[in-house]
Parts: sequence; C-alpha cells; structure tokens
Amino acid sequence: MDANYLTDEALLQNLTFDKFREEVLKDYRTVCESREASILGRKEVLTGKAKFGIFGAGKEVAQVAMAKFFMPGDFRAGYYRDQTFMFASGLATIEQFFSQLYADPDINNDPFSAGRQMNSHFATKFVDENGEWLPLSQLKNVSSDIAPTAGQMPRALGLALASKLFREEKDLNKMKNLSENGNEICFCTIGDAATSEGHFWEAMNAAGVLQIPLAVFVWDDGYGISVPKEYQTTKSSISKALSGLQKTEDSNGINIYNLKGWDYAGMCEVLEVAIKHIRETHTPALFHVEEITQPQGHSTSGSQERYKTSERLTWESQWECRKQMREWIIENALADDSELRDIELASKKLVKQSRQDAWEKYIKPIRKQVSDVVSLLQANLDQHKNKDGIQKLIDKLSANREPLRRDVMKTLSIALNYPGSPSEAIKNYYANLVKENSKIFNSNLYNEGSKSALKVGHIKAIYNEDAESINGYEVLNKYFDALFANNNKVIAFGEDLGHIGDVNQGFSGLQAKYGESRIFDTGIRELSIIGQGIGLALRGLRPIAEIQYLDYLLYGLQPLSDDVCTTYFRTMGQQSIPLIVRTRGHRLEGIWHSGSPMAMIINSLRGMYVCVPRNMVQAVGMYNTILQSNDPALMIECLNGYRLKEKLPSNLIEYTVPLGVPEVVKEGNDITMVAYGATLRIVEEAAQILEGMKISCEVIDVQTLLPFDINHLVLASLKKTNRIVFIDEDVPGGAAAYMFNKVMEEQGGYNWLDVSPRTLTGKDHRPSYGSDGDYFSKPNVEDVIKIAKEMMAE
Ligand SMILES: Cc1ncc(C[n+]2csc(CCOP(=O)(O)OP(=O)(O)O)c2C)c(N)n1
Repeated sequence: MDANYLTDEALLQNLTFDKFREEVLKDYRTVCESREASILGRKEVLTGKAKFGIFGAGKEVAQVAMAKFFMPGDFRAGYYRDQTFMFASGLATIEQFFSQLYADPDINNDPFSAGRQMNSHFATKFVDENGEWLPLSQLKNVSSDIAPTAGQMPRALGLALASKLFREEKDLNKMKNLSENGNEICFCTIGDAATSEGHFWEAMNAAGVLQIPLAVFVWDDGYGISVPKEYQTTKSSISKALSGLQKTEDSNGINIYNLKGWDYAGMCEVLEVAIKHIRETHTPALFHVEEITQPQGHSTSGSQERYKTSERLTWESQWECRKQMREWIIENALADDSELRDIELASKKLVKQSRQDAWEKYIKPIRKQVSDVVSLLQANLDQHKNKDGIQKLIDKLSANREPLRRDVMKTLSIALNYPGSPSEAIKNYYANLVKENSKIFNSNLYNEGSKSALKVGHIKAIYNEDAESINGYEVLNKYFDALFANNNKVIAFGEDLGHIGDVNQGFSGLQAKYGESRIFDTGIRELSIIGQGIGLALRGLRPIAEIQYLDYLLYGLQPLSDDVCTTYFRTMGQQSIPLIVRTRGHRLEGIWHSGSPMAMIINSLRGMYVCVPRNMVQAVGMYNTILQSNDPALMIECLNGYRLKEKLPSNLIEYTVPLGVPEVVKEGNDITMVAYGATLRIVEEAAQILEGMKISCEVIDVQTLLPFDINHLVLASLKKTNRIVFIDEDVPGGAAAYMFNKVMEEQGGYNWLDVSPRTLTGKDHRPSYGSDGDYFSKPNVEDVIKIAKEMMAE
C-alpha cells in the first residue's frame, strides 16, 4: 500500500513499528558484533597476539537491554563481562576493545586504561587534564573496572549515594554540571558467583537502608569459573536469598526482579518501568538475570568442558541469547532470515577490520623502534669491536614478527653492555626510550599536575598573641566547623560521626548546623564506608570517610588498596578519587585500640598519601593541604592526643602542612631520632631526660610516611650527628624499617654513620590491656634512653 493513502493514525503506527524494528535490528547488530569480537578476541590470545582474554559472550542480549535505559548522567560500576553494554551505549568501539586486548599503551587507542588493564576493564573520562571535573551530569559515566570479584560493589554504593545527596542538599543541588536533581542511577553489574563475597551483602544491605538509586544486575550463568552456584548461594538463587530485603509499602529495602537473559522483549518491558521507578523514588533494585550462558567458558585460561556436564552444554547451546533473539525476531516478523544473515556477515567483516586496525595502530610505533634500532646498530657495526655479536642482535630483532617494547630495550641494553664502542646516537636513543617507557608504564600513581598534593604551597599557622590553649579535639571541632561553612562540597560520615559528632567529638554539634546530608552516621560497615567515599569523590564531592579506629581499617583496606590507590594510575589520570579517610590510632588500650600497623598500611596504599600528624594542629594543616589537591589520603590522628592542650591558630582553614616535609621538633648534635605520631611524644620526653645526661638528641617528626622526606632533611641531620635511630610502635621490620631503608639507601645515609644505625619498635605481638600492657609492648621512655646510651658508648 502506498503510504500516501494511509490515515494519520496508521501512518503513526507504521512509523512507530519501523522505529521499533530499526531499534531491534540495531540491537541485534550490536549483539552479533560483540559476539564476533569475543570469538576473534579469543583467537588472538590463543595465537599469542594477546596475553589473556575475558569476554562477554552469552550476556549480549541482557546488556543491549540494560543499555537502553542508561542515560546521560548515569554511572556504571561493573565488571569484566560488559563489553556489549559498552558497545551498545556508544562508549566503546570494537577497535578500542581490541586495542585494550593488545595492551596498547596509547590512550588514544585504548581510552579506558592506556594498556594498563586487562581487556574488558572499561572506564570513561571524569576529569580533564587540569584535574577539573567534566560535566558528568551530561555524560554517560563508567567508573573504572577492577578485577577483584565484587570490588565494584562498595564504589557502586557511593556513586548512587551521591544522587541522594545532590537531590536533598540545596547547595549541592545547584551543581548542575555534576547532577541534575539527583536523577542519576548507578548501574552495577556482578556475576552470580561474586555475590558470595561479603562486599555484595554489605552493599545491598546498606542500599536498602540508605534508599539510593542503585540498580544491581546479576548476570547469572550458574558458575564462578568452575564452581556451580549450589556451592555459592543459599537456595542456589541470589534473588531468593535476598528476599528478606524486599521493600514493602511501609518499610525500606530493595525491589527484586527476575529476568531471563535470553528474553529480549521481556527484559526491555520490565526494565522500562523498573528503571523509571528507581530514578523517581531512589529505591534500589536487584535484577536477577537468570538463564544466561557462557559459550566460551570463563576466560582464555581454560575450557568449560572440564566442568560443565553435557546436559548443561546442550541446554546452553539451545538457550544462548543470540540464537533466541534471532528466533524471536523472525517469529515476530521484524526481519527474515536473509536480512539477519546480512547483519551477521557485516558484523564479522566489521570486527575483522577493527581487529586489523587496532593491531596496526598497536604495532606501528614498536616496529618504528625496531627499525630505528636496527639502523643505528647497523650504522655503528664497522666501528664496533664485537661485530658478530651486534650482527646477531640485529638479526634476532629484525626476525621478531611481533616485537614488544621490551625486546627493543633488551637489544639496546645488551649492545650497550658489549665491550666495544657504541655510538653516541645509540646511547641517546636508549636514554630517550628509558624516559618514554617510564612515562608510559610508570606514571600517574599520584596526580602529577596542578592538582598534586605535593604542589600545594606552604602557609604557616598564625597564632594571635592571646591564642587560647584548648583540647586537641576542640581544635578539630573548630576547624571542621569553619571547613563546612567554607566548602560546600565537603561531606563527612562514619560510625557515630553524625548525631554525637564522632567518638572524640571532632564533629560535635556540626550535624545540627550543617544538616544530615553533609554530616551523617553510617552503619558499622567499614568496607562500604570507604565505598561511599569512593563514589562521592568520583562524582566531584570531597568526602571525609571516617573509620572509627585505625585497628578497623583492615575491614576497609581492600577498596583502598585495589580501587582508590589504583584509579588514577589505571585510568592514566582520567579518573581521580580525592577521598580523605580519617581515622585515629596508635597507642591507647589493649589489643584492639592501640593498633599502629603502619607497614601494612604504607605497603598496601601506594597511591594514597599517609599522614601521621603528632597533634591536631598539624592534622588541620594536612587536611587543608589535601583538600586543595585531587590526591587521596589517609589521616591518622593520635588517639591519645584529643585531650592534650594545643594553641589554636587564627588562620584555621588557610594554613597548610606540606606533605613529605619532616620537622625538627628539637635540635641536637649527638643522635638523630626519627619518629612520628604518638611515639614522638615519648621520644621528646626521653630527649629531655637525655639532655640532663649530656646526650644531645635531634628529634625529627617525619609527619607523613607517604611521601617520606622528599627533601632529605633527615639526611641533613644525620650529616651533623652521624648517629641515627628510627623509632615507632609498629612491629619490628615494619615502618621503622621502611624509614631506615629510605634514609640509608635512597638518601645515601650509610655514608655518614659513625655507629650502627638502629631501630626501636613495638614488640611482635599486640599489647595487653591497660597501661602496663602498653609499657611492655610499645617503645617507652626508658627504651629510648637505653638505646641512646648504647649508641653513644659504641
Ligand atoms: C577476590 C577475587 N577472588 C578470586 C578471583 C578470581 N576470579 C576471577 S573471576 C572469578 C569467578 C567469577 O564468577 P562470576 O562472579 O559468576 O562471574 P562470571 O565470570 O561468571 O561472569 C574468580 C573466582 C578474583 N578475580 N577476585
């Protein structure tokens, strides 16, 4: 029939049908392209072009459905199965997918991680080159994936929580570049087996309490690598197991939906209504997407035939989603077999071409290096004493069909080490490559540009003549009051931090003043407190997440170590987490409230700054420094310092304490004593007594362990005293050994020693309860005096 003769209504129906058909076929094309990418990707690994591959085959249809409802402003916190979602959302191309598979370090080719992450670990850009937040409310945002299973859950919680705060808090609501009235949903994806992790349970419970726009999709393919869900989940069903969290009319909680991963139409229908509901009401939801298959098995590391029964394999081949979608399209007369065949063929072609393009881009700069090096070595051949050796190197490198950067470096390094006379040109080329590779592979652990905490200028604390002496906690309380008045992006939360203003009253009275959206209590759940901080920071806010005692940081260490510390690095500076974790620790009472596991912290938190202020005035200066940067930091206040008197500076929210700059707190000539935090007071007391014994100690507070003494002030002191002892209350071989290594090896301190360098630490075990427990387990004044006398006698 000619369209001219149709009624308006029929025309509209036709148009709607055409649009619908077009959309379905577009989705089918994405499904086919993604499947082809998985198939070809696997081949690339098995033929040795890439090291490892993990793909999204079997999950394509669920992901094109999910992507339909992912709007600008929304966030995703997911895992390595979501390539189809990325393609369908327009956030990744097939070529980029292959570039990441090859570990292409050029950010223009692998825009997710610049070759720093395994394939299918996606991200989008959140901050610009100057460290300023992009208008995230207008972008589709993907927080950078990490490999630890369920590691995305804590972060997802924070990303969704931010929407609630943006909606509720009027000053935040004005920040339209970051949020449009808190309408943004965090789409979180997780495998069925990963829901066994505590991270999942903690986050789901917290979401039900908080009432935040979190949409959790569980891709249930029945296995975690080889272990079936009977061994993973109570009742073998995460939706059944979570049913107690179901929201009712008069309770909080979450909504739970069951979907079939092959049922394109069914999923779209449910999601359309459910996602709208989340957006409007901020009620979190779980989408248990069942009957999903995994036709390629878990990854390129093994084959599924080893653990799936033949019945399961037969079932999977019948119910795999691409086949099911194809049949549904034909049954509903949206396209015929030949039209679909065309799409399938075109997909194959496109993927093949994209793979080729990605490979060419990846290999071209390396081939250029190979050809440069071969030419340089060739040009130098006649002058070289070891002509045969060099010729062999040239031949080997030229014959390498898939050279790596390391092959180029190895060749040059061997050539330079041969006795002979390598040309200046070779030496220069090598030196330049060392620099270039360092930039490619070793950069961006911390912010390096204007948002680096190390670039914040030093402003000294000012004291009025009549400056009052007040308790340490009161210094903090006055500071936080001024800070919250001055910077409306700062949010603080933790156990007992809201209503009572933290267990040591640093926030006393401030919730009433600044509202529950900015200063609030959380449940006892350190892991997801950190997750909240991560999500809020990623969304452009300045969270202070409190861990009540340093001893309990262990519960929250995983997201700090794996997520916070690696984000800037693994996104090549495209995402930043300017999170402050506030806690209190060091010596106080017994096994559980006197922890000072500093080596554990500094060894697992490279990528954060670790501040160990000796008192609260110093802590304030460090807060001010960190808040001017985009770097994440851990602030460990001294537990036994809150009731010590300190003079109150008058420029509370201005003065800064530079990170990595120790302070000499007592000058002396005989022994350099290096310490920090609560131990410093012990050392100062001992130094006074030693003065009476005619032993003059120079006491240095290192102030921050990461970074450590960037200007080598400790060395300057050692040059004067020629004796040094490192004192802290960590275990032997802990942070004192770290400081020892820094000064002896990095600063070259061994050149200036007259006697053996020493460490004085806590005991291997934790302290017993009470003051005697402390005395006999942690360094005390007498220990410091004894070691000083020994050193003077040596
Ligand atoms: C904390 C942690 N433990 C173990 C692993 C190794 N691992 C990677 S994936 C995986 C199974 C995950 O299965 P599931 O969550 O069902 O997701 P699927 O891969 O099936 O999509 C395991 C055990 C890991 N990455 N992280």
